[in-house]
Amino acid sequence: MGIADRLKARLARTHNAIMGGLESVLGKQSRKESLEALEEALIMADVGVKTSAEIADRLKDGFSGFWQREDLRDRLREEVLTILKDVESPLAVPSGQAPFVIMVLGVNGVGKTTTIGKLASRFVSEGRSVVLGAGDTFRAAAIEQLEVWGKRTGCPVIKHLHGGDPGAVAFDAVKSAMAKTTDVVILDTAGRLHTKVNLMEELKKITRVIKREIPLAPHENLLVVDASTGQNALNQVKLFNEAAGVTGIAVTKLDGTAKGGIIVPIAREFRIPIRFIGVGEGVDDLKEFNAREFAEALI
Ligand SMILES: Nc1nc2c(ncn2[C@@H]2O[C@H](COP(=O)(O)OP(=O)(O)O)[C@@H](O)[C@H]2O)c(=O)[nH]1
Ligand SMILES: [Mg+2]
Repeated sequence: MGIADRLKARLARTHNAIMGGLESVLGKQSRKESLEALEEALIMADVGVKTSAEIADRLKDGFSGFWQREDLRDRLREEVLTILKDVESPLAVPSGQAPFVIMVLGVNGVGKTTTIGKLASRFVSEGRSVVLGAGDTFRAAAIEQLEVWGKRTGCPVIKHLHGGDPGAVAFDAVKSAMAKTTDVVILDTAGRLHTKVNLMEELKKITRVIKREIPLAPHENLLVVDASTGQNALNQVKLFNEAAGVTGIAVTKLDGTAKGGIIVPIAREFRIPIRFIGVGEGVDDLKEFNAREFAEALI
């Protein structure tokens, strides 16, 4: 199986949901009904009300009343591709101005720690040195989980005790990277969604500590969202972007969900680069986001 086929297989549930919806569009007897059915099919695939309406509106031009299956599919794929192209911007880690600091954000359970492990493996395979910072000090298991990834990828993990100050962990991780001229620092953070004010304060504090050592860091605030949570993911992008400023997004758990259409409104509403997609639990299941590959696997 080639890369494109593998991605298709992983996105099969969302793909099937969209294709199933398109069948109902083809059965409609009038232009108005067809367009309504199209909008509904997109909403069902978690493309979101606003973005689905926009797409249906764009497809309306030059549309006589009945769609041919392939024609509808091609045009929809092109519309989605146009939206996704806008946010295709791979994370560029420059060489020679180490350390590059990535702060990983997101609510509990979205896949932050797993994504950090996969990212570390990716950087190591590119020949870069990596240090991990166990900044989710709120849950003891989170520290252990990061240590497992550290062992697996051969990257040192800077940790404090459970309940410790995440700012202090960030400080130690950055200091260690500077002393050892490590290329990349990846910081885990706690994802508890207490209040927005607390979240903002906590992330600001960590950021301040890092900036004192490296003024341009964190170079990336990478937000992880779980595709299977559908529309909730949109709220999380909004909240974290307001709290900390999000410079890149990783969308995880696109395998095994029919809600993968959520990536389209994430792209459309925020226009923040989507850096990576998570399509499984394995170390190689983090892919760089490619708009065309994704659109072709989806539709
Ligand atoms: N199927 C699937 N599971 C994932 C993916 N990413 C993470 N997970 C799983 O999601 C669960 C929570 O992940 P974790 O990294 O602990 O989330 P965190 O609380 O944000 O750090 C774990 O069981 C992971 O194996 C993915 O892309 N696909
Ligand atoms: Mg975690």
